[in-house]
Amino acid sequence: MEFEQTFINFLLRHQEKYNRTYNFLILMDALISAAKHIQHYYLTGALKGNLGYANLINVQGEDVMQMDQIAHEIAIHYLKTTERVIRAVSEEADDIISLNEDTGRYFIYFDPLDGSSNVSHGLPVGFLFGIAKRNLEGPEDYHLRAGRDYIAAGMFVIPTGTFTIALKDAGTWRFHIDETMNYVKPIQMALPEDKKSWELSFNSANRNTYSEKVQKWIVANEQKYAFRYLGALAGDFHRILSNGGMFMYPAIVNHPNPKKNRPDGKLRLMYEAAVVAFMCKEAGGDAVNEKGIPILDIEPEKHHQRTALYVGSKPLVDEIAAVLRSQ
Ligand code: AHM
Ligand code: MG
Repeated sequence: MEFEQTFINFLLRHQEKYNRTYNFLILMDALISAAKHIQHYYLTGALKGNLGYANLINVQGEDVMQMDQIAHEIAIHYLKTTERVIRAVSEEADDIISLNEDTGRYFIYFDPLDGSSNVSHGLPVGFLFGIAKRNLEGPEDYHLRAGRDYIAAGMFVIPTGTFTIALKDAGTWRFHIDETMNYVKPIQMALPEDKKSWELSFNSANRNTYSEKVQKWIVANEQKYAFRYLGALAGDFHRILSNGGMFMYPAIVNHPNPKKNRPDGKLRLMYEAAVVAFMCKEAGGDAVNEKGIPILDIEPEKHHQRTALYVGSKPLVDEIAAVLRSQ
């Protein structure tokens, strides 16, 4: 029998090596518990009728809670128990959630169940999170943090049992769930330099709605790479992190119905784009927005702010960034 190192052991050693407190461990333990709990509901959801849409009535005549609301409730429950979270931003809550304003140590920005179009099929979705720390040097002003100020960011791909986390200046690591429901076997992720495995990932149905220069770049480059699209950022980015290439969700500026344009893209900055950008950067890649500006440099103005996203292997992101910055 072979036993692998668990995530908690990995993290303990990390904290010990860098002389850190145990506070972050408490937070991560809560996130792991939440992810397992969400995964359990997801796996049994079709049986319980939880994978439908909100406001559906089940056979007993009760309201069925939508899976993403269940995931949100679970995450908030575990975050509360840590007593270490100052404020949380969740895709599933309109307002910023105040938890431990005075004694908390971390800000967390999360999407408890991203990729909603996959939910009713039981196909992979993501639990994505970014973590920043309070100002320990002086008074805290509670401002929303840019990605470069995150201390960690990660994603659980549910229900596949994979978990990827990036720790500031300490790399991006992938874990797999074992038969005892522990995340084990840290594998450091580094985007491959060899272009052979590179993939492009974007919603091809939208291609005519992108800016002319992005459309031109796609036409000139798409045949060089394989194309994959699951429609759930965590799953699509998971592949890019292993195989290299680029995931993009460009701005929609040429929709035949101008009301459907999305000049700021679709994805959310704080708990989707900045999370994958942080993981990608720690694995040697990069990420930019529609102006070619690094995603990690964007100072959020609103907690649910959207952004266009180009994330993946550095040479490809550099290439598209030059196109995006050109007139
Ligand atoms: P959601 O938060 O409503 O689930 O939307 C986010 C998801 C991402 O996971 C995914 O990359 C993208 O939306 C897919 O959008 P589209 O269906 O337009 O391709
Ligand atoms: Mg989402």
